[in-house]
Amino acid sequence: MGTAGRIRRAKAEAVPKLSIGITCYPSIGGSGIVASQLGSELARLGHKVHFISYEPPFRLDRKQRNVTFHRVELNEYRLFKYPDYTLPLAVKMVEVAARHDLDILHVHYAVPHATAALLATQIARKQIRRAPHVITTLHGTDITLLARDRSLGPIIKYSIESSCAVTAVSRSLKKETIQVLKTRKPIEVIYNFYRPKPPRQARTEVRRALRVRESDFLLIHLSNLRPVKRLPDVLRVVAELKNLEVGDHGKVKLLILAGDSFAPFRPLVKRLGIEDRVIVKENVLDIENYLHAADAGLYTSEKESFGMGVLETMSFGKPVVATRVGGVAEIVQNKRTGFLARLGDVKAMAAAVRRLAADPELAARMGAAARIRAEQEFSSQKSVEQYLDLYRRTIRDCRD
Ligand code: GMT
Repeated sequence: MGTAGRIRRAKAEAVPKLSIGITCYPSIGGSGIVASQLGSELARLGHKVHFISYEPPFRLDRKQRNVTFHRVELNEYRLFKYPDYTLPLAVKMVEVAARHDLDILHVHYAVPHATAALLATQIARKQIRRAPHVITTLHGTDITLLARDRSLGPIIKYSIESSCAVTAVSRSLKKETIQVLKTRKPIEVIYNFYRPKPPRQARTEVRRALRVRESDFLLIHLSNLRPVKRLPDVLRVVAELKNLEVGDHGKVKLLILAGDSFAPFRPLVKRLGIEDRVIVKENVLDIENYLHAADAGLYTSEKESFGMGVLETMSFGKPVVATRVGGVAEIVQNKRTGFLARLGDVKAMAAAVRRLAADPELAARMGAAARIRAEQEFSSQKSVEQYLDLYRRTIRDCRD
């Protein structure tokens, strides 16, 4: 750490420590990953962080100092046709707030987390005469999908407007939230961030284990494979390039780090005749080893409020070919850190990959620019400072 870093850290350590509750979806998905990273960084700075969810978040290091996980216990009474999560979550939030004197309850994803948090603060105010301030971070589908649903829209709007503060992970999501909910609630944009871990395996070793040769051009795609990611487009780009020879008899190959079962896509892989080009790893934790071993990223989503996979790929100095949608266009700079294409334009994306595969210098230059952009604009330090500043302003100003 340099002198400036040490001074910043000393300053951060000198300010009073907070007790912060965090609720997120723990399964594989960008919002849970962001919430875990944020909690981990806050704990590193000496704040007490309490995760409240139905299971420990996927990438959370539970052994870390200042981090505690509180499980929401679920009961399934036959009396109820549908099991409910919101109420036991609210009860657990009250319990944690009382026992650990929470200053802030930071919920990721509006429903049901923000709604449960509001209920919890009302109970806490009555029971313990003190309640944490609720901050809601919007991640995407809570607005782009659920807020448009008539059975959820009103409660999402109410929960957001009743939170002390609201953040969105990109400008595009903020704009869409204002449009969809017709709200005047101030929304602060705090970008997602990523702190890459150093790879523990050499690039050559990882490629050898994957049966990828040095001369092959290895594309990487990280996602939960939901329909919004348009996996068929990813596969079609690879199919477009199946006869391409790169370098010394190299081929374009694709590594998918999948957060869900890839089985439903196997028939398409077969139909496209790219079985020998596609490698799939499910539920991988050591993403750094694979990102380091890849040559470029490929992301074809139809909607993306941010795109954590895109940022993770850029952080490892890899250019990204992606669709020009939502927050992705705020991360990737077209023709500088990668290439942006129209949604569904498989041919344009294949042409971009072809250019990168044929020109290692271009790929290296764009990759280096991508890494610098990730480090400068989407660093953990920048976003965590913004969140801490928001927490302090909220504690000072919010009269909820
Ligand atoms: O769509 C997903 O991959 C899951 C979803 C989530 O709840 O984790 O992702 C959303 O939040 C991420 C973290 O902020 C963003 O990086 C994703 O772009 C966003 N997904 C969509 O907007 C579709």
